[in-house]
Amino acid sequence: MNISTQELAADHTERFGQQGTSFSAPARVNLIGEHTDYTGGFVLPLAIGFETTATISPRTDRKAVLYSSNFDEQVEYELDAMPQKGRGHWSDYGMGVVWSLAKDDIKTSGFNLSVEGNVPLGSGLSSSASVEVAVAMALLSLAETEIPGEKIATLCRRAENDFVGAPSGIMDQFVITNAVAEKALLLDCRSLEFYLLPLRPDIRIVIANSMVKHSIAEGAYRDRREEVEAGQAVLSKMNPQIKLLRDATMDDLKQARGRMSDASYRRCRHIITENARVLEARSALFGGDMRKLGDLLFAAHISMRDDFEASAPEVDKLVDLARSLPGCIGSRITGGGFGGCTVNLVEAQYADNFAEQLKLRYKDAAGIEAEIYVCEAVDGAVARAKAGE
Ligand code: GAF
Repeated sequence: MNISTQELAADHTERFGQQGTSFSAPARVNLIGEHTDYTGGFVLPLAIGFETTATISPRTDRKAVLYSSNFDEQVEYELDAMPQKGRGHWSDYGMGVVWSLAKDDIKTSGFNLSVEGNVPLGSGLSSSASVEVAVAMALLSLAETEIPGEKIATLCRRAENDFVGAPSGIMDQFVITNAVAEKALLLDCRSLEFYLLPLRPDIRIVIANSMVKHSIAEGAYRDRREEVEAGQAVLSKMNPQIKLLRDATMDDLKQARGRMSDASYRRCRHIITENARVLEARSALFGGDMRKLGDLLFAAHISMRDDFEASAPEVDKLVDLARSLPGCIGSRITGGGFGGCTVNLVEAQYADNFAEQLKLRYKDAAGIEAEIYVCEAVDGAVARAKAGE
């Protein structure tokens, strides 16, 4: 799934008349912990081998010139007359990072930037955060500025929230920046402390793309977030120790039930039970208890489907089909939801058969050609930059 860096570099030189330096950022899949990040909870994602590459070279003027080979379009901005908001264009993700760096006094000189990505769009594998992080790495190198991975992630999240206008949490930018090969990353989204958990070599992570698109910039993600925050506000009012939903127990939620809408109650129930599932998943991974981990994934899917109402019939179908196939340990929707992909844990010796059968049966059941990706956990952008990749 790697993009050819040589070709990209050659293309940049031809287009801009000077050699550039390339930085790449992976995509991510979330094993478990969905919609928990923006209320300070726990997530357990890993980086996967799709990627975005950003190649940068300096200019002597104050222009930002961005080229996307995916859109085959080149656009220019004056850095001294920067837009303060996105305009619903692919370049928002890059200019959002320029804007966010400037907020922290990391000033960008004029640059040429070419961007190419192979992360499936709108599939819940975080193509947008992949672009943001690759661009951030490129701009930081141009500015000869080093900042910790945690800071890169928060700058990119700010670009997405306040410039692009998508109200996401920190999970995607964080794991894409800080992931380590062969490991899943357990992130405490309040403290930003993280722990790397080794994945077993006899288990494959198989991603099935339902090919039903979602966009978190659209209303459904925002609506869910508002329902969750309304529930969180009721809980905090009832008990000021509850600063974030992460601090609440199911008993707290039951006590507050009469004071919030049924939707808020069910969204919060998803998050409280999901945080508990992530912590159980950590213990299961440590103890090598794959059955337990798989059961947690199935339970997480049901909670996303019924309490959070963020699945889609096609995705539910993929989970049901996966469950009936040999070697399948667990399966659930991954990412923001409303379509996109499932993540499946599959015994290695069954992985190829699983991929083939799932594709066939989904085609029969839904009439859609799914894409199936058998993935490995790869390094994040910081480790890649260190390795000079
Ligand atoms: C999207 C968001 F960008 C993440 O922050 C997270 O909330 C996720 O949906 C749901 O877990 O990927």
